[in-house]
Amino acid sequence: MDHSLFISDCHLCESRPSVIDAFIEFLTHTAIHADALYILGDLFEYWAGDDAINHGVHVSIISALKQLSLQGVSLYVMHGNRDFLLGNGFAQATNAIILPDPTLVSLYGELTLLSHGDILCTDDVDYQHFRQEVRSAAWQTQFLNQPLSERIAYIESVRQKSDQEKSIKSMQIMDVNPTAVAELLANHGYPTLIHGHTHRPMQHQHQVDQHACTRWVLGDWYEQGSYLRVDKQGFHPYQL
Ligand code: LP5
Ligand code: MN
Repeated sequence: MDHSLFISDCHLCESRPSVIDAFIEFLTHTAIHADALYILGDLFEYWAGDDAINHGVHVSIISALKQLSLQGVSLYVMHGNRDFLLGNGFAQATNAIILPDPTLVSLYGELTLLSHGDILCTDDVDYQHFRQEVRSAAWQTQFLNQPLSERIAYIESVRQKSDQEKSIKSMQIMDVNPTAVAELLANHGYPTLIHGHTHRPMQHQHQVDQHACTRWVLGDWYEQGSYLRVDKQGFHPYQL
């Protein structure tokens, strides 16, 4: 107890069964001892809508999350760019609270801002246009009105297009923009920032208006699971 855990970018899917095993093992052996688990986006490779709750590998993942929260660990989930359609059905099935992006929390006395991180990639103009469209209520209503199989087929085509475009974007364009980071920190009282999305785990220091702020970037779970532990002593990154 007296600590909270942070993960993101697990990208859970049928084609990576060992990552699902590692994730469930993490919930049952590590997260179970925490006050809270915060999942900061892209828990799933993609989420086509809450009617996919009972599909394939989702069943065991959702059941393990519910077990964790029913055993007293507060469970918080933030949307990522791949699972922003996680909705009330998912929240009820897991007993999770869905957090807005960004969310400011006080962790053992430390003011901390949580984000998935994609809002900070402001140089990636094509992505930001795409994001604005698919995050609108009107777009989501018409999308969710289509049958699940059609939604999945559309997502597959967007994934292909996104992979093509990423292959010609520079690493710098796909990283966070330092001015966007500074503005976000200034607008939230110069907290510590935790985010994922870029898959470049690292501790960064930012000097913003004479305030020294730390930014923690979480890693993905493609090769090996990782998490950030926060307690009264501070912030500690771990590999599984
Ligand atoms: O996720 P990651 O890190 O690989 O890439 C992101 C950005 N790409 C995306 C797209 C997702 O990866 C795939 C779709 C997720 C499913 C969501 C489910 C909900 C339904 C929504 C259905 C659309 O987020 C990528 C960034 C990268 O992060 C780094 O920040 O660069 O952005 C792109 O590559 C987007 C493109 O630049 C622009 C969008 C092109 C899509 C246009 C649709 C055309 C449809 C094609 C039909 C034939
Ligand atoms: Mn992401």
